[in-house]
Amino acid sequence: MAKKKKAMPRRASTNHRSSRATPPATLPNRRAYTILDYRLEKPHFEVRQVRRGDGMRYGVRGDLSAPAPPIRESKYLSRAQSIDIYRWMLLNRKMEAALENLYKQGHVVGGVYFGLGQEACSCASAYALKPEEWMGPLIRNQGALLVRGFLARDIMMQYMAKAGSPTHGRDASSHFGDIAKHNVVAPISTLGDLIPVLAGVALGARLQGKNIAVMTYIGDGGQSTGVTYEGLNFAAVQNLGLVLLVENNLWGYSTPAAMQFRVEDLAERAIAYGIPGVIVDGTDACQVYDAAHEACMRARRGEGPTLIEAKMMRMKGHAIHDAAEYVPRPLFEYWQKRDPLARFENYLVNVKKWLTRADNLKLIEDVDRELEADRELAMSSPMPAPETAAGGVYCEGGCHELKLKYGMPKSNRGKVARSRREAAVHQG
Ligand SMILES: Cc1ncc(C[n+]2csc(CCOP(=O)(O)OP(=O)(O)O)c2C)c(N)n1
Ligand SMILES: [Mg+2]
Repeated sequence: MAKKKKAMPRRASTNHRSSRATPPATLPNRRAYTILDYRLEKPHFEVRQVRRGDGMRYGVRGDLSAPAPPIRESKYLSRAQSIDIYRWMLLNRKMEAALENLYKQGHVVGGVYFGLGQEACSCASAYALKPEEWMGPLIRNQGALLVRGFLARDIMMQYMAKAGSPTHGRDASSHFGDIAKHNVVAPISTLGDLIPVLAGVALGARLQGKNIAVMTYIGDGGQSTGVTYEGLNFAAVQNLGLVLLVENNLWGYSTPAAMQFRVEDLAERAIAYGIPGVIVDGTDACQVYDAAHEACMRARRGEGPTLIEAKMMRMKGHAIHDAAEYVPRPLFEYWQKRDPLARFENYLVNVKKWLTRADNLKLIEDVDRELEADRELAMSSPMPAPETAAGGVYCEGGCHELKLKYGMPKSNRGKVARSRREAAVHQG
């Protein structure tokens, strides 16, 4: 009698390329990905539509009572660098307060946009770039403009459409850049379009023989655009050094994040591009800097893009015309406790003791003095002369001299022509 074969326990195949249509039940079907999360707290609440009479309003559900987390110690920032970032954040905050006053006094042409509550994200990320690298800010990243070398007076004059403003009065908000000195691409209003443009800048540098970091921003609303996908995918497949900060400030105009996307964390989007995704508390300058610094290092090594999701809250309306009455008050109170500037100040003065109270007061006075001088200069500077209105619209020959920043492009044109000649000889 034939010996009955002993039933062997089924083992999962380790060959992932097996052509078997139905894998054995034990084969792990789930994949695991890692999203680095720097946060010290993970808030859990939900903004939902609730009915009130015939109308609708937003309500918030969840525990909003937690105290603010501490600032996470940076792995990289020195004392001097930390104080530097704090100073930029202070200037960012105070400049926007001055802009609000200028608007209320009737000096601003058009609207004003604010990055209140987002100063750590703007300033600490921009601080991770080298001067010779590039950035493309959005309207809320006025702090990033300051870090890149624009002065508060440039931004104020721009909003007042003064002749001495970066666009000489041609544009009345933050649509300006500088490709000669500051390496800043002007914000593009169609959301997401900066992403392929910055990827192109990184490609241009690569063709000139250098891997650089290029940084740009996109909001929780704007990240849903098709061009965001196209630009980031292009950067990913080309290993371009794009550092994309997804500023999840919980609102896109008056639409809450929960009504814009289904994923819990926008950093998860990185998985689909095959690039690293990182989550930071956008109100913590140290976390923002560390993630941006690591992404920039990766970019400079030629390893490709990184997506950083910075979680925070837009602490004003979309622009000055918007009183943000649709935002549930408890949310403002919750994020007010997480104010990036007050917490960083407390960290530097009381936790690290890197700034004495007296030094802090002096720093604040210096910023106030600088800002007041810039405000006065912006106020007293002239509007553009009417007869110049048509100038500077089209390139008038030589006004946009494009210079190579990093070196002669590497070309294999000679090689290609030679191999074509050789192919023709063989065919002939
Ligand atoms: C492609 C595109 N669609 C719509 C708009 C109009 N728009 C300008 S800002 C804005 C809200 C953006 O929200 P979010 O991306 O979350 O940025 P936030 O304002 O919160 O910083 C919209 C819809 C636009 N500028 N571009
Ligand atoms: Mg938003």
